[in-house]
Amino acid sequence: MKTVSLIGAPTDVGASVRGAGMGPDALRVAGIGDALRGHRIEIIDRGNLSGPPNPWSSPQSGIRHLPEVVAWNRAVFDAVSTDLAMGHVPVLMGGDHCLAIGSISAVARQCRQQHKNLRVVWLDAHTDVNTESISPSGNIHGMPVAALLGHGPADLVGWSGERAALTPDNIDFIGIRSVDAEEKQAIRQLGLQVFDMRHIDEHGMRYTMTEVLQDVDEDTHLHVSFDLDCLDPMEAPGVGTGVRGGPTYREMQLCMEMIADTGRLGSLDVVEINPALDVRNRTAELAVEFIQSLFGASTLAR
Ligand code: B3U
Ligand code: MN
Ligand code: MN
Repeated sequence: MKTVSLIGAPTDVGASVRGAGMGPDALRVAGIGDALRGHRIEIIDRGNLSGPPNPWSSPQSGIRHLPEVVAWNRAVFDAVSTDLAMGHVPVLMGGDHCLAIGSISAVARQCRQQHKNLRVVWLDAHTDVNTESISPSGNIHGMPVAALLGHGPADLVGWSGERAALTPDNIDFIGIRSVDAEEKQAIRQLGLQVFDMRHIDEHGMRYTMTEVLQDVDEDTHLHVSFDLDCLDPMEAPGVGTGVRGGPTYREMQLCMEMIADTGRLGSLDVVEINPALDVRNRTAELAVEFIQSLFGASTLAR
């Protein structure tokens, strides 16, 4: 039986809007624990990590709240590392997307130690590949991918033991429809695989996910970084930076089911749920449904 550990990281230090810090409890209220227990998964809820409060200050040298983001990510890195070492599947409940720096760095280090191939599936409206020199906002939730690729302030890179936790061929982006002007250049220079909404419109989610998952094998560790703003805001209104034109409920279900079918899901981030902007906890409830599919729930299988 699989053991999943739920790790709460109640942050909004990386975000532009406050409220994502209530995400872990919104997921608990939406029944994340019981939903997974129903699928013969053992659940450990580690509670919430602690870290510094949000100073709500403006950017310094192009970046906001760097010391706070570093402190929270340290806690995430340690917690995720501990659970991976125990053979558990860590589910990081954010919080904002800056936390992916700590969680994916921990996963990358473990994959290197165990000679596993790491593949990251980044589900998001945004590519989050800004750095302090190009970000229009200074918000670190728009920068985690750059940091994981070894670009950004020294305090945010190198956590996995190598300068870059990821190389561009380790990560695929799905659902993208908002990329800043200089971020586009960075994507081109880095050679990142971005399956934007046009790709999904033209080829469908099934073909897109077949491409994304084609070289997943038994030595692969799949990490899913699920930013709830990937979904269309009509489905998931409780996010700080919603962008219309995202995947539908059905498309996202298929995406999750196809990932589940690989049997290689090893870790997950669920981030950017903002209960202060939500409607009756709908976004957290939706997240719980998708997470069930990701862990193998299907209509006909028992
Ligand atoms: N690209 C913009 C907006 C953004 C990125 N990630 C989120 N929003 N959630 C930025 O500020 O970097
Ligand atoms: Mn994001
Ligand atoms: Mn996003």
